[in-house]
Amino acid sequence: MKTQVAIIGSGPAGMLLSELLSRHGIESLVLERQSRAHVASRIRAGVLEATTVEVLRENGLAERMDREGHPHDGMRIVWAGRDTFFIDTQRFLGKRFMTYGQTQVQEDLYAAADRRGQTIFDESSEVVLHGLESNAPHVSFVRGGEGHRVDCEFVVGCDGFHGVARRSIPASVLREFEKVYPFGWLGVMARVKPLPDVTYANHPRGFALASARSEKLSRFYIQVPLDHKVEDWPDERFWPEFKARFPKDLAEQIDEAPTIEKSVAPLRSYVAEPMRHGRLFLAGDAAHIVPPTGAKGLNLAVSDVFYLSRALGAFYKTGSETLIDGYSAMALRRVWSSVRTSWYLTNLLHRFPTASEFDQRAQEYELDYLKSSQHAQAALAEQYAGLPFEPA
Ligand code: RFL
Ligand code: PHB
Repeated sequence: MKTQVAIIGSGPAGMLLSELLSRHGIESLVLERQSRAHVASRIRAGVLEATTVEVLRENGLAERMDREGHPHDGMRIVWAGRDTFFIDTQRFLGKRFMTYGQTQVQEDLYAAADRRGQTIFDESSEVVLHGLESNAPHVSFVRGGEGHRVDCEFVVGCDGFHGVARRSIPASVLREFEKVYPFGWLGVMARVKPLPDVTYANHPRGFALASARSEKLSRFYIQVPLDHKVEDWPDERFWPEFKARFPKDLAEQIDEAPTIEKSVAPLRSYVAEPMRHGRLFLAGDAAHIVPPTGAKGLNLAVSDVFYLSRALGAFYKTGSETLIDGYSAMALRRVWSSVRTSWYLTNLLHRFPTASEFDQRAQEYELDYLKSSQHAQAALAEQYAGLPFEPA
């Protein structure tokens, strides 16, 4: 088989890339390890930055999002069960963000791919990248018990943190930056009315977050110790613990219902540099992971893909390599900005088991400062709303 761009992974990064490339008249083929049903059922992120919303709208991918998603003017922080304040992205930046599930984004991307007849080979195993330092790379894989080969001009690794693409970059070239946090998040979905705002809580019992998927569907999270499993958190234990981390007036607004999904995820920050090696590019979680506290993971996948599709579009249109040569540095500027914000919010809002009394006091005074300073709120609002894309 032959294509211009071989894309590894059909998560949001890979599917959006295939869409944007097709709009530049560039042909691609997507290889996915899992079944389509499996990819489409994963419950993950839910906050779409203004830039992400724009990319989806400009590429005809926003019809359902605009119908079912919920726009927000900002997010709320509550602290120690008493003080609450609003980080107003609309007032400071004129920007709103949207709560709309990654599951729905993924469905919308698959539907768009079907409409244009995109080739996606799901359930492909043993994906191996070859000849990345040449101008004629190829990818080998096994599907339906048979070996296959795709010849291409570029390979893009959109295969997430555990994928093969990043591991194809020689260790002598790759630099890795990592931070592992000493707790995880238990996430649940429940058919109850969400709080009016995406609300982050720092409480002596630990962090909690109330978010939304639709008018009748809520997504809730609590900080849990790293060794806790879903089985440790039956609903009878989850609901009182979750509500105890919010002030009384907010807790009273949250109805209880049987949860329909539960998962535990550890928190980590990770960045791989550079995001290009020869004819291989990395995009999304294949290159970087952020703790979910800033809601940046999915949004970074979108900004990487936006920059990369623009760069490949320019290359195929004019032969200029300027943008593809600049891709890694440009993408990494936005990545590090979000990595820093996610790290800041993680430190600000969680209870660290290892924190000294000094650390605890410093965190309290940081929250106090953020609550009282319009300048501090404006700075956080700018980061939370998402930075604008750099011009080409
Ligand atoms: P994805 O979504 O992980 O997709 C990668 C795809 O590549 C496939 N793959 C392979 N295919 C072929 N060959 C191989 N060898 C392959 N290895 C892997 C995988 O099956 C998969 O389909 O990465 P992408 O597209 O870069 O998208 C990134 C986002 O999914 C991610 O940043 C966010 O979901 C992160 N994230 C969250 N972000 C938030 O902003 N808020 C959240 O609440 C939130 N929760 C989460 C998350 C990520 C999680 N993961 C990855 C464990 C919760 C979880 C559990
Ligand atoms: C979500 O809706 O799943 C969500 C919202 C905000 C975050 C993380 C996850 O920071």
